[in-house]
Parts: sequence; C-alpha cells; structure tokens
Amino acid sequence: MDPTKPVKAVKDAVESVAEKAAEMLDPQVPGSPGSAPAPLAEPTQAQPPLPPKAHQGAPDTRSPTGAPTGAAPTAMAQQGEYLTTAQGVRVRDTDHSLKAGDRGPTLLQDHHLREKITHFDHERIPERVVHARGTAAHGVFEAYGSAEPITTAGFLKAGVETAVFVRFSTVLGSRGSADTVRDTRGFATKFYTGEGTFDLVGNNIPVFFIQDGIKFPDVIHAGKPHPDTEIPQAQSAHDTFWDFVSLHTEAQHHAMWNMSDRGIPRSYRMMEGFGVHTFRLVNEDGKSVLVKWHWKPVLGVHSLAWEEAQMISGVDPDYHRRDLYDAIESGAYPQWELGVQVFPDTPDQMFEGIDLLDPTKFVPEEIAPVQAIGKMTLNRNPTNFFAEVEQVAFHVGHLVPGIDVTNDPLLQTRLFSYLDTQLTRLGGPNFAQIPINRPHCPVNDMLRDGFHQDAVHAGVAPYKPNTLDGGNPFPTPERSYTDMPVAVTESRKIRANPLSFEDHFSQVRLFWQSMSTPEQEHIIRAYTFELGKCYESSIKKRQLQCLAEIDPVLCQEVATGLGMPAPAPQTEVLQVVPSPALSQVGSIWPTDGRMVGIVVDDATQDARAVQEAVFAAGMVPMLIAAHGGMVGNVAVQRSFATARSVEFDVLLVGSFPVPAPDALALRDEKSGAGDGPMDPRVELLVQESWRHAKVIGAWGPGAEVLAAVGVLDGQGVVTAESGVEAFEQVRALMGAHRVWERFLM
Ligand code: HDE
Repeated sequence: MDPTKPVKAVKDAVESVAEKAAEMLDPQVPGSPGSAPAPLAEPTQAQPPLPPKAHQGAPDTRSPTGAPTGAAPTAMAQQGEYLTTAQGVRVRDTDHSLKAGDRGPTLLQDHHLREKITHFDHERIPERVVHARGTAAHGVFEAYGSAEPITTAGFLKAGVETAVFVRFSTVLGSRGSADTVRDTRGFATKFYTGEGTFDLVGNNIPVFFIQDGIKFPDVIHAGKPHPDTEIPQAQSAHDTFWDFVSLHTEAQHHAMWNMSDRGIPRSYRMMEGFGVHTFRLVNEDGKSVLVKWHWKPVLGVHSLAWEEAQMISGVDPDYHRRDLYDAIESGAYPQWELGVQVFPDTPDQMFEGIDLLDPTKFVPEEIAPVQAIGKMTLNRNPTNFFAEVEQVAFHVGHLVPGIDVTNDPLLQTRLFSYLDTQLTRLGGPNFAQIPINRPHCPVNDMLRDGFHQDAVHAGVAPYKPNTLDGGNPFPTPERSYTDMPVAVTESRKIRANPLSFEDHFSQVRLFWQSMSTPEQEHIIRAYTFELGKCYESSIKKRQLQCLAEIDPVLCQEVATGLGMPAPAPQTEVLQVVPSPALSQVGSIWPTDGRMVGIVVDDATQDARAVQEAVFAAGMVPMLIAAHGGMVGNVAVQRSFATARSVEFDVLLVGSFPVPAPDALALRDEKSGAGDGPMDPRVELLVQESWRHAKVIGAWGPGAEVLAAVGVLDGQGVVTAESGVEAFEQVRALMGAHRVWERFLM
C-alpha cells in the first residue's frame, strides 16, 4: 500500500472543505491574514512567494535617485522558492544550530545561526519620540485646478494626479499603545509630486498647545508618562499634563479640543486634517497669499462615546488601524477634499483681528470659507508595515515650488526638528533613499556617502563649480524652488512673543459656545474625568481657574464633579461669535465601511439576504451567534463570547437566542447572573448599543429581545417584517452617526 495515499486523501478533503467554505463566505468580510486561504497541512511542495493581497500597495519601484525602474513592486520583496542566507546561499536546515554532537555546545562557526540571531537582535529602530503609534495607506490626489491662480505648484494644476502616502497617528502613546485613547491625531501626507516631495504634516485639531517651538519638549514631557513610574500610557489624564497646561494657559485652547469629542475620533476616515500653521502660496506672477490647509473627510467628522473608547482600548486596541485596513480591503476607499482658507499677505499677517502667525488660533470657516482644491482617495494598504509605515519620514520643510512657510515660531522650530529626528530614527542621513521616501522625480543632490547609501553615484566631481563632470548638476531658475523674498522688519534680537499672542481664552470660549448640548456634556465629562484622575488638588484648582476664565458654567459643572468650589473668573469673560461649523451634530453623512453587528441563530430566515444587503450598501456585516462556524448558510464572525457592542456602529437583532451552553459567569463573566430566557450576552449587546446612542434594528423574534431589554419604542430603534427591511430603516438613520437625542435623556 502507498503510505502517502491516506494522508493525501485527508489533505484533499480538507482543502475541498476550505474551498467550499471560502465560496460560501463570498463576499468575505475583510481581515483575511494571508493572500490565499491557509491549508490545514503544512505545504511541502516548493513554490514561489505568494503575491501580495489585492488591496495592498507598495512604494513605487524607483531607484534611490528617483528613476522609475519599471520593476514590479514584488521586485523589492523576497525572491525564489528556497530559503537562503542574506547572501543568497540556499539553506538546508533552519531549525537546528550547528553543534559539537547532538548535545552541544553550539559552534561559533555556524554563520547561518549568527546571521539570523544578529539580524533579529537589530530588528528594532527607535520609535518616534511623538506620534509613535500610527498606521498608513497609499492613495492618489487629484487636483481640481482651483488653486492655480494662487500657486505655481505643479501638482495643484487641474487634473494632475499625484501618488500619496498618508500616516495617521496618536501623539503621546508608545508604538504598541491603544488606538482609541483621548489624544490629538496626526494626519501626515506625503505627495510624490513631479517637482519633488511635498509633505503636509498636520493634525486633526487646527490649533496647537504652544506658540513657540522651544516649548515642545516641555509640553511633550508633561503629556508623556511620569518619568519615575512611566505611568500612565497614552493619556493626558494625569498630574504632569494638567500641571503644565494650567500654568501655561496658551495650551488651554488645544486642551479643550482634546476634551471634546474630537479627542476620540470614530475612525481615521472620519477626521478633519489641518496644517495648523499659516503657509504662503506664491503664483506665476510672484504674488503671494497666506493660507491654512484643511482636509475635509467625505464621510464627515464623527467620534466615539467616551465609554466606548475606553472599552475598545481593551476589546480591540488596534481599532483605528483595523478600521482603515478593513475599509480599504473592502473597497470603501476613504476620501478627503483638500481645501484652503485664503488670506491677503498683509505686512501684519492678521485677519479679522486673528494673528495668523499664532498657532493657538484658528480662523472660523464662517469668516473665511474653506475652498476645495482637490480630492484624495486612499486605495491601497501597505504591504509591509516596517518598510513603509515605520520608515516613512515626513518633514514640514519638504516643500515644492509655489509653497512657502511663514514666520510662525512653532513652524520655524519644526523646520529644524524633522530632519534632525530622522538621523537617529532612521540611522543616518540617507533616509530619503528608503523606498517609501524616494522622490518620484530625478534626484541630483551632490550629497554623498554616509550610512545606508543605496545610490551608486557616478562621476568624480560632487561639487560646484566643476568641469570634470561636465559642470553637472546645473542650478536652474526653471520650475525650481524660490524662497519668497518677504521683507523682514528691522528689529532687535529678542526672546519674546508679540502682544497679539497674549489672548489665551477667547477662542477657547468660542469653541465651547459652538458645541451642541450633548457635545458640551461630553466636554464637561472629559474635564471631570481627567482632573478627577489627578492627585494634587492644587492642580485641579488651578485648572478650574482656567475654566472659569473660559466659561463659568463649564467651570461650575466640572467643579461639582470634582467636589470642589468653582472659582470666579479673574478676567472679563468675552463675548464671542460661535462657529456652527465646529459641531458634529446636525448633518447626514455617507456610511461607507461602517460595521453592522447582526445577531442570528439557526432559525433566522434571511441572514444571508441581510448580509448581502449590508455588503451592497458598502458596509461590513458581522454575524453574531451562539457559537462560531456556520449558522444556517452563513459564516459567523463573532460568538456571543467574543462579540462586544463597541465593535459595531449599529446592531441588528434577528433572533431571540436562548442562553447558550457557555452563558455561565464561570465561562464568560459577561453572562452575569444570567438566569433569564435570553442569552445575557445579547442583552448586554443591546444595552450597550442603547447607552452609546447607536441605531438599533430588529426583525422577527429580534423585536422580543428589544422589548425584553425595554428599548423597543425608544428613539433610533426600528423594527420591520424582514431583515433587509430592518437594515434599510437602520441605514436611513445611520447617516447622523448617532441618535444624539438619546444622550439628553
Ligand atoms: Fe511634530 N514631530 N513637532 N507636530 N509631528 C514629529 O518627527 C515637532 C507639531 C506631527 O506620521 C517628529 O518624524 C516639534 C505640530 C505629525 O511620521 C518630530 C514641534 C504638528 C507627526 C516632531 C512639533 C505636528 C509629527 C517625531 C514643535 C501639527 C508624525 C517623529 C515645534 C501641525 C509624522 C518624526 C509621521 C512628528 C517634532 C509640532 C504634527 C520629533 C519640535 C504643530 C503628524 O520631529
């Protein structure tokens, strides 16, 4: 008998089941780890590396000096069927080190062992000192041409398409910290333009903590974990942060944005981006204007509820990262319009009384509308996190002709910092040659040698002037970078701010007054939570004084929560004109890529139809049932044991599940006492969705679940005859993001 036969029969059977399951799952929910389904048995037949997944992109295959190589992106990936050393020598055995006899000792001569371990020992590079935690995607930017009258920048001319790479991040946490912490988010875009690389390195909040870059180490040291205990990770709810911002009152504006819902975004896809500083654009006639950059998400600006954010930090710490990958994988490509607020380039650089050089101030859209100049679509996930996301190097000084900086003292320091930081982080001065950082245009910079030099420069004369290399390279005025010859007023060297930087409270009040009632409630709750986590009452008291200067009602509410007296304002509380554009409430937005949790059981009639309707609507259905595997003809993504409401934007209930065998506190604490007729985990799903103001829908026996939880007739709760109908009704309500009224109950 052929001994391999039974094994082969089992293998074939397993593979056919896997194929069948894959067919049944089609269309699939995003998240499959490999680019092909994994067989049960370890493959033994040599085969080339699998191709990347269809939704993955890679850096353009350019030479280190920007020439297109024409090679496929996989040319930069591992090659061949066989395991080799770094020198390409085939390896027979990678599981056993070379030893003197089978009981050792290990021999120093084992090059493969030493190469493998040495390389491993050096796999890590320093994480970013700020914005260490992030994720990124490839995409394309298409210009409308509307910026042509104000800038010569080639990539902003009508119809020009430019490859982009965008990295989103939190600020304070370490590389492995949770995504949904309360923090500012980075929004950094690399435009690979034909005139050189332009980096727009912004945040999701239009103002910053400090007016002068020299304070950056101070604010970051205050926000980072305490130096003695290294606690807390990725949070501002601690003494050193509030110590600093209450003493350094120009930070109050940014702090208020962080305490608002903007500090806990629902998704990177649902955030605005801001350049923060004022930049200068220069047109063909050499005329300049001042601008502020804005990214406007097509999906609108939406946030998590605070309890949701906290729960997600445990249930899915990679929530924002996963959300972006899954959306791109499932074809819900996130989009933003790039816009500018345009101001005259006057000598005083003021607009309507707002100092455009003060990065703690923004200009309300009502007095300077944001004008759209192009659209960005993110359509490919990275193929390799380290190569792309970790090694991408942004710099506010990466500017192209037609875009110049201003004297904003925060921006000026950044111009120094970003180049400097890469020297340590990326191990030398040649980081522009790392594939993700390579320009998409010819590079002839006369910079030479250094660690990790990937270019093979030719010639003998990397200096100017020269005759030995034919005079090459030649400086040119044509399409080249020209620093705007802005007048510098005669002055003295001085360490001081202009007087106009001294107003620290009026715009904070403006923000506060622009919020709807539920948003104001969230802000009160956030301050109360954060200050409640501080140890020192002197710090709480000092911050309450700041709140009193901003708004006495806000101060009173927070003081009550802290059990402290509310101080009276020491300065006049100014009258301000609110900016309705700052509120998240009141509009209807697209729902692409939203997660729909669907509770089903074997008796649920139309689970498959609902699943298909959700996919067809550009969202992701997540089927939840008593156990994993299959329920009827659909595959289950979450069991009652693994599901948590915070993973879903809305909940649909299509069954009345009796307690499953594992609905025991001993097996799953979520079950609680759990002696009712319904599985207690489903009850919890509904309760949490209700509490977090999510739309809830039910059909068939699902309506009984809602009745049992007591939410059947509540706001934002719908029931229907069929699952598809229930979904359609839910979908109609989802555009508002939340059932805001429920927060007011
Ligand atoms: Fe940054 N910032 N920053 N920053 N920043 C960095 O550069 C710095 C500031 C921002 O995804 C670092 O490559 C100084 C404002 C983003 O890779 C570092 C000052 C804004 C990212 C640095 C600021 C930002 C960074 C750390 C005050 C919003 C992540 C790693 C003068 C407009 C980019 C790195 C990415 C990263 C310095 C202030 C945004 C150390 C000194 C204001 C989105 O160079």
